[in-house]
Formats: sequence, C-alpha cells, structure tokens
Amino acid sequence: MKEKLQEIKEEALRQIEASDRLEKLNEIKVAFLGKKGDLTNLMKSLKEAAPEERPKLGQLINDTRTAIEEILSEKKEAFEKAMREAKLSAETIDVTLPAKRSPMGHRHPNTIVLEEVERIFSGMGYEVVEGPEVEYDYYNFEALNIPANHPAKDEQDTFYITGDILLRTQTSSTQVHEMEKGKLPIRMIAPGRVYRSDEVDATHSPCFHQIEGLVIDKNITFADLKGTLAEFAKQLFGEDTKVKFRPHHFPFTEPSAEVDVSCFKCKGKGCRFCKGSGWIEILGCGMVHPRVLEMSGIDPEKYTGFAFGVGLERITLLKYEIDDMRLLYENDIRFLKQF
Ligand code: 2U9
Repeated sequence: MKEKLQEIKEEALRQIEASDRLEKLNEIKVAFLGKKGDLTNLMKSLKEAAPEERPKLGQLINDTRTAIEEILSEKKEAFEKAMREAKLSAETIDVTLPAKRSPMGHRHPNTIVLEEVERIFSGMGYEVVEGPEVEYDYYNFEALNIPANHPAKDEQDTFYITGDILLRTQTSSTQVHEMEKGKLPIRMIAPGRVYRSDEVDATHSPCFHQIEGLVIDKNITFADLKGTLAEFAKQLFGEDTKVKFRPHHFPFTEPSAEVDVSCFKCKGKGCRFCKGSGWIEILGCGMVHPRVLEMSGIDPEKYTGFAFGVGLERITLLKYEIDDMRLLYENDIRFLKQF
C-alpha cells in the first residue's frame, strides 16, 4: 500500500506540475481527493490491511492528502496571481478621455421662492416653524374663530379623515400650537403643505403650499403690519414695489385686508400681466382677532398681533411668469431646469 500511495502522490504532483489552467486543478482535485478519487478509494481498502497496520497506513494516507492539497493550493494561488497581472498589464487607462458628467439635480421653483421668503423673514428676526399636516378640527377651524356653519368646513372643501380629524386647509394650526405654548412674544412664519378638495386646473390644486406669518407682542399695530409687508414686497419683487391694502374679511383677523403689489412688469402702468390694473394681489392679512388670542390663552388686553398668509405657488407663478400651476407638479426636467 505504501508503494501505491507513493505512486498516487507522484502522479498527482506530476499532473499538477503539468496543468496549465485553473479548471485543470479542479479536475485533479476531484480525481485524487474527491469522493470517488484514488486516495479515497485507498482509504476504503484499508479494512483489508492487517488491523495493527491500519492506524499507521491511515496516517500515511492523510499525510499524502494534506501534501496534495497544499501543492494544489500553491499552484492555484500562482495561477490567480498570473491572471491578475495579465489583466492589469492588458488594461490601459487613458487619462486624456473626457470625464463622464453626472446629471445634476435642480431646485424646484417653489423651493427657490420658499427659501427666498424664509431668508427675508429670518432677516427680520422671524422663526421658521413647521407643524403637522393632519390636524384636529379644533386647530384648523375652531381656534381660528371659524364657526361650525362656515362653508370652508363643508366636506366639499375639506378632506376629513374622521369626524374631527382632517388634512389642514391652512398652516394657521401651526401658529395656534405656538400660541398655546405661552411663550411670548411670537415672531414666526409657518410654511407647509395644505389640502383643499379642489379640482385641478391652471390655478388650483388639492394640495398646495402656504406661508403664513404671525407676530404677537405688546403694542403691535396695523402700522407694523403695513411696514413689514411693504418691506417683504420690496425684497421679493424689487425696491420700487408699492403695496396697497384693500379692506377684506377673514374670521381670524379684524380688521382684515388683501394686499396688492404694483405690477413688477409694467411698474404699475397697466399691462396684460396685471390685466391693465397696474396691481397684482399677493396675500391676505390682518390684526389677529381678540377671540383667537383669548382661545389660545393670550390676554387681548395686554397683547396684540398681526398675521398674514400667502399661497407659495401663486408667488412662484407670478415671479417666474408661469401661466399654469400644473407645470409645477409635473416634474418635467425640461421645464424645471429653466429656473
Ligand atoms: C392665527 C391667526 C391668524 C393667517 C392669514 C390670510 C390672512 C390669507 C390666504 C392667502 C392665500 C390663504 O393660501 S391662501 O388661499 N390667507 O389671506 N391668512 S390672515 O391668519 C392667522 C393665522 C394664524 C393664529
């Protein structure tokens, strides 16, 4: 058996030495060490040897197996190294080739305008506060002095989740949460998504964005509101922009007004853009209703405040002279990359 073992070992080494491919090494491994391999067969025939010889022979077979395995593995490593080196020397890198450009993302026009509005109000000392889009009826309507029979509360206008939970129709609920915290004074803007059950057209969408502002302190007057919004309009639309306040009604503010800015295209002379009037409506505002202050625990005898609300999309469409709101939601890169 010893001779046989020596023969097997020599034959295996000869074949390994002569092999020229990685696959060939695998074939050799199967032929000598596999389940039906020469060495395994020899191990099986061990039972025919004299019992006292068996342990020694068994050890010899195992030593032979280990020796073959080691040589196989050395040869395998040598093959792999040669293949790596061949691959590397075949690869040449042309450093003069032009680089592949990764397509760059782009800020959405709404984001550009939102960031500009946030920059303007941060500059005036306002905090930017975000609130939940799913709200209780109380925070969206009741706390803002919107009565139970108000048409805005109709299911035709508001998305209800349950009887008293809804998708906010304005970001004002964020201001109510801030007022309830009881930390005064307040100087904040609340940007975010709002939802209304509207059909999609060039100027409407069931989901759009508002930016609302709120200031509450001692001795805040309508003059503060006018000065603040005049400054905002100048920074957003240009230094020569004029503002006009028209009386209006909102349940949450008293007195209330709508604000027009002088047309930034024709400078107020009248053009197609401002429909000949020289003015463009941009937002609503007013002095916070004393009942709204009271409901959130603020004493209207000590504190007064003003609030305003703008539709972000409306400002974006005006600023970039876009004539259809749907373009803002289609994510057509050919449209978006113009801004
Ligand atoms: C509190 C008190 C008062 C927020 C205000 C408006 C006027 C307004 C509209 C602009 C276009 C809504 O998106 S729009 O359709 N908003 O005209 N919003 S005053 O008043 C508040 C807010 C919070 C506690």
